[in-house]
Amino acid sequence: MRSSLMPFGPPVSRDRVITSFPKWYMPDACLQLKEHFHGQVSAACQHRNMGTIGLKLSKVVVVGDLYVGKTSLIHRFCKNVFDRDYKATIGVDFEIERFEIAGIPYSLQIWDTAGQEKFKCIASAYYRGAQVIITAFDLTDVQTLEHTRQWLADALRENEPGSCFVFLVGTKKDLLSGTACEQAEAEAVRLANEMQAEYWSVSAKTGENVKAFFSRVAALAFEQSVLQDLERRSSARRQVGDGDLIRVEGSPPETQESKRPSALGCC
Ligand SMILES: Nc1nc2c(ncn2[C@@H]2O[C@H](COP(=O)(O)OP(=O)(O)O)[C@@H](O)[C@H]2O)c(=O)[nH]1
Ligand SMILES: [Mg+2]
Repeated sequence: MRSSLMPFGPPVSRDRVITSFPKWYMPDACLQLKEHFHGQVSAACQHRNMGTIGLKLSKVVVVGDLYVGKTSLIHRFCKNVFDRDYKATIGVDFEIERFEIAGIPYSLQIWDTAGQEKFKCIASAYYRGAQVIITAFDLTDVQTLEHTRQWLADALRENEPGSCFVFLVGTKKDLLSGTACEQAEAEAVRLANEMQAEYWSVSAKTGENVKAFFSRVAALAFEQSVLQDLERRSSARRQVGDGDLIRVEGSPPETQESKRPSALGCC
């Protein structure tokens, strides 16, 4: 299937086309349990009633201790490679991934650190304006899970309260199996609930859950953006439509004033 939205740019690849709402990984640590797009969002997408939605892009930041596998996760998703010896290029900080969601073009701007996490001093500009915060830890190293609290606090400090979706991601799932994996996930789910985050286990090495995870990120961010857009536009309409504030030339002033005395009381 190819996208029909050529006017917005070249078609996105097939695995970036999202038509139904992607599912959570674990129901007891997920941000939303629903299985469909919000009714208003589906309707707006269907009617292409999106304003500037063609230009929509969300900033996603990935944080966590050095060596937990942040860069590998981004690379697996964006380039479908796993490079054991990959070193982040200093100064190159983000990848743009294009999607088509419910027929509408949408992009994620996924920010990787350039190794600054080694010094635990990531610049505030890195976090600012993030709609999604991904806190990553290594499933085989419980200390890295404990540190996610601090990484999240640092990222949240630079953003408006309640404005970000938070994900907790356990990496290197291929290194664990059976009870060990279940135990690590149970710990993570506890913390995810505390952080009000959605939990996912992934492996950049095998690719397990990587696409599903980012599809979920994209869909949640997209839906929130559309809802905000619709809300902004309807409140703008409400303001314009609030004709009580405007005196129409020739209309009897007493009827205007009887409605809104304070608005017309001066001059
Ligand atoms: N087995 C396994 N190793 C991984 C996985 N993801 C990353 N690694 C390894 O973990 C090390 C650190 O990965 P990197 O992505 O550079 O971590 P970062 O410092 O958080 O960006 C590298 O040697 C990777 O090859 C994974 O899913 N499975
Ligand atoms: Mg890295």
